[in-house]
Amino acid sequence: MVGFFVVAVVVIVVLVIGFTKQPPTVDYSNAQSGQPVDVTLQTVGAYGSAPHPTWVSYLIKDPSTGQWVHTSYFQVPAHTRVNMTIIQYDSGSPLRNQQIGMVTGTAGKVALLNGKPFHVYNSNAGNGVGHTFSIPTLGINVPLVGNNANANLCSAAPCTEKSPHNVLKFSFTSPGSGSYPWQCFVPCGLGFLYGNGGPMQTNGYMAGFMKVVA
Ligand SMILES: [Cu+2]
Repeated sequence: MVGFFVVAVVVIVVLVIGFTKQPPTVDYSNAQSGQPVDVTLQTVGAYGSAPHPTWVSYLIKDPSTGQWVHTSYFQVPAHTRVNMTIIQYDSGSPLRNQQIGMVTGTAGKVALLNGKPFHVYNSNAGNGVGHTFSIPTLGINVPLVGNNANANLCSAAPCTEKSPHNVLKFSFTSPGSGSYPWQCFVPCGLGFLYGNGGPMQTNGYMAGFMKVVA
């Protein structure tokens, strides 16, 4: 009986640690003071390896090694221009909520899709929208336009630019120090209730934090 109790406690401790373990933070904050910071993310339709090979995910490029890191945590300096590049390798679909097809909160209220500026994307046209990059507390939202689902899309991270992709670029000025949650607002958790479970609820996949340091 005591043995069973010990096993149960160990299982609970392992589960709690497993669920609270933070993904690593990619650090962009040691750039030269006052210089803009270039942050690079990618999205993939299926991460491709354990523990959740079928889950959609974001990855972040480590500026010091050039390697892709499986995380959604990144750190930038305060009050600094942040130039975002998101390489989107996933397909898309029409949005249930057209409002998240709008670009908001970015410098000039604009984003570039493969070099072309846009303010709103009509997701009923073309390949739809796959994900968004959104920081609700800063009013930032950018729809990540999908690739042709019938193309030979990348299905295991990290993807390389040999696979079909869309490049989204936009900028904003980082706020004062703090921890700012960001997430995707497209219910892209395939196989979960209304698409809102799994990767949509898990930091390191479709949600994370931008840490701002003074
Ligand atoms: Cu998503």
